[in-house]
Amino acid sequence: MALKALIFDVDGTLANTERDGHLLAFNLAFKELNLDWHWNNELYHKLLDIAGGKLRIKHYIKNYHSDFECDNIDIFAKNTHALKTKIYVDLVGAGKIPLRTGVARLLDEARTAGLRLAIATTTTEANVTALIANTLGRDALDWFEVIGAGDCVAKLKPAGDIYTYVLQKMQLNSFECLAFEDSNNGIKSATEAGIKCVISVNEYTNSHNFDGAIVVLNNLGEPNQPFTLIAGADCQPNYVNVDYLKRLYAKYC
Ligand code: XBP
Ligand code: MG
Repeated sequence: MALKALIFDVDGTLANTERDGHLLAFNLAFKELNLDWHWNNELYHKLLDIAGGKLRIKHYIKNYHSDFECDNIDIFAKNTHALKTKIYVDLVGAGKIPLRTGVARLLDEARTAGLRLAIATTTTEANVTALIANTLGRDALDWFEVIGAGDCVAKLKPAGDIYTYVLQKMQLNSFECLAFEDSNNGIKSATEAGIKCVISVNEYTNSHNFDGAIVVLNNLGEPNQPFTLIAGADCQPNYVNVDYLKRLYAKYC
């Protein structure tokens, strides 16, 4: 049994996209549509429990504006979300959102070591493409064998469907992969598909439950900037590279 592939979540894992990307884009879309809705950071923290922008908009209407009138809430959510996606892609295109610590280095090292790479996210594919192209360059889109994004499956995270979809596309078994996640919805999704997780938390997810994770870190670290181990196995080195992952995999998978 050997580690063959790394599967990455996007939002909160590859980059801190939520506050300076998605939240900003939702609010700008509401403004453009002349809606007097504004999601502050505290509210957004709660709304993040609902994965996927369209579902999040519908949840918000049902729970915070139940008297809101529109002909068809699904079409309204779809159109509002399409506008939000356009705004988000522009924000990412302006280069405002960097990758998290250690991400670019690990992707590069993993490719060199012959590990296969994929994405499993609930976000819209255009958002993923924009983030990768604007941080790593357009060529980096080819590094990922599969980009499993929101609309590929009927059930979003925490359901395991998106990870199962990626495994099927790559013709891999769950035990041949490791997933990288940042949230409770993410670890539930990977776990349902039978994949073990490395967690790197962020401001929205540092109080989530990560039972079952191999390791919970503050970020992936760099050689000159070690990660902080929050839970799980104490392994060397103190930044996530291929050796570190192989050691974890041999011990816990
Ligand atoms: C991320 C999400 C996404 C983004 C918004 O969850 O829930 O919905 O917040 O993206 P995860 P869209 O990191 O667990 O995949 O608006 O494109 O849906
Ligand atoms: Mg995430």
